[in-house]
Amino acid sequence: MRKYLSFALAAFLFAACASSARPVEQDGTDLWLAAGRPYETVLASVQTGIDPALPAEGFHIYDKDGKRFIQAGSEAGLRYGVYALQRAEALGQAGPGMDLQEKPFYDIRLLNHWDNLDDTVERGYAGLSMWEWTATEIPEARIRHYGELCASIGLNGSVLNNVNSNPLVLDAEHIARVAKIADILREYGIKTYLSIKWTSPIALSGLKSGDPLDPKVRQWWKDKAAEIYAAIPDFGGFLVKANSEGQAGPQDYGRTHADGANMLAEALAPYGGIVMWRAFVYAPTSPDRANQAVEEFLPLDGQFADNVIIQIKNGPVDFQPREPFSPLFGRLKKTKMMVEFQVTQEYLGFSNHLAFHGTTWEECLDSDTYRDGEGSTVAKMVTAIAGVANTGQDPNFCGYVFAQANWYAYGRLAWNPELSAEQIADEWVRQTFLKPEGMKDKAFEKKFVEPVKDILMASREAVVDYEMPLGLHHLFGGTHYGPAPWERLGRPDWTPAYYHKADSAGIGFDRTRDGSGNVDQYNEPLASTFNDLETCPENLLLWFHHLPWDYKLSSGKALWDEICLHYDQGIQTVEGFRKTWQELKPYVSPALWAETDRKLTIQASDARWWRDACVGYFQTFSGRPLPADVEPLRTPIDSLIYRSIQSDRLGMPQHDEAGDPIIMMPRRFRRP
Ligand code: GCV
Repeated sequence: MRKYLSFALAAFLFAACASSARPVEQDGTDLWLAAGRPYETVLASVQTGIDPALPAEGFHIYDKDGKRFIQAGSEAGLRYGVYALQRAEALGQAGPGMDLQEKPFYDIRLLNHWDNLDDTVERGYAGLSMWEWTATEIPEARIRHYGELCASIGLNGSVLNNVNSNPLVLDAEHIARVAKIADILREYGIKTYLSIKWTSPIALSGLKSGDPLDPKVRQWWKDKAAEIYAAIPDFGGFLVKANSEGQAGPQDYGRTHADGANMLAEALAPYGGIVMWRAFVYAPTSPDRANQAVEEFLPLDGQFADNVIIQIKNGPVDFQPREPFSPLFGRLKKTKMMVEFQVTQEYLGFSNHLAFHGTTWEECLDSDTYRDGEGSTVAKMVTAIAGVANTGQDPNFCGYVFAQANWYAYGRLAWNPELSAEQIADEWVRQTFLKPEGMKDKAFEKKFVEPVKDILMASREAVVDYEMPLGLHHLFGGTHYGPAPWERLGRPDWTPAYYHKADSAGIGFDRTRDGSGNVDQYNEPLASTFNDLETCPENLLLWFHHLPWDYKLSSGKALWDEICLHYDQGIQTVEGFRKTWQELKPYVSPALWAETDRKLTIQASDARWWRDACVGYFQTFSGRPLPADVEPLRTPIDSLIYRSIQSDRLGMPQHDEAGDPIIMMPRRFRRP
């Protein structure tokens, strides 16, 4: 009886506590700076000084004689120190005796914006370009807000425009505009960079060629560099997508990537600028797209100038929900490398699905390439880092509140790649969501912070499960939002059939020594680990192996059953997120709660669409029934095959009021 009474009392107290807690109104426009004291207030509360003995961007926060000090190697370091203190305060880690000394792991920590001069954003899901290229004035207030957000997580560079570049970004009018943006960003320790189009000398000045060994072309780039640096003395340099996806490049003139990169490097070197040359290259004729970066870049190792860095996507194909790390990270020895992550969710449900990338990037950065023996992690092989931004004109910058977590996570990992995804998730939740009035710290922690953190930590694996589990990849339709495993028309390496290779015998891409040989682009022992079915990690199984439907996995279940179970698991995990979110309603601003509730409704419906399309389609090959313990398919494959989601003119997918995708027959199949 006594036990019952104390239980009842506890339940009553909890209910009273929950009901008396009043959520604080928030609209997501403060992002992760919501919970901290304003920057100026934090700055005014400390004694500051520059100490040249400290690393340039480093800082030291400490207490002495009852006062708090921040010493830093530079103004930029001081700014990072103030933001670090602000974060520590918000996290309850700034008590008396605080002593925190930090410096960034990488010198170059960039956001790459894929923003076009017409204000559209390639793979942008948060409105038009935040730079407002077509407006008369630059959007100063937004740029300042962006500068604060980047500085608060330690980012120090922005490439303003799309790698599919427009040559006009280098005309006098645009250089003047970029200079104005750079003047603002500089105040936040951020350098400005531009993506260039290889054919700029032809388009802007009528040169006959873009041959990097042609003296006229070389002089054109030298003159252009001089013009840019006259306007922007600390300009960072160029990002280049060349001989990739239809973009021109040095190979069009019989020259190599090294010839091209070095020509630009020579033009920028006198001013301290760099060239970031992308390794994202592949040809439609190759039997395995995953092999191509190593095939093209390994023979050039050691030929690149000192101020050239090869920018390599985390995986060998293209920002898929799960890929192994790119083998190039373990192969180049005499060439500088940087990793490129995708903050924007091109392949993970745009800004509709909750998918926290902290875990994705942690997995890549911690991967051992074995290049210089054990412990040669990707994080250690690269000297710089870039993330494709998820920003736009939306007042919350990212489309919705949980998408902001990826910008935050990217910045924190760029500053310190040894941080765990879990720590970053914890920090983000505490700084972003305000504790309801009248709620105790402990209750907030247990009732809100922990469950939200759990959602974040499980979210990426959920997407892998309901989109493409067990190493399946690139099962996308045209806009990269929904499933289209049936697609086999057009350029082969842009079609899902090229990647899943499903037939009546089985499924998966054979990249073993009997297949495309991709495994041997990895250093031992990884090459053999991936090659051998017994040791290949199950979450990459169908990336490296083509297997029969009845192949037995470690669970003892057949591959077909496991595929179905993973898709089902993805749906169930998202349903779990929805349930948790319902329970969290008393603690979150109504606006943020409703926004996320709608997104999770869409995500759950999309997850079923993915499962119906992929399981339904693969079933036409496997000919097997679904395992008894999974949810039955909602829509038969006949009603999904060849269909895709309706999108608006900016490519944003459309859902009905219930959150279900509006599926339609593509124009090519419709009657006139
Ligand atoms: C900017 C993928 C994307 C393209 C992108 C390309 C790249 O193919 O779908 O939108 O183009 O990668 O990274 O260059």
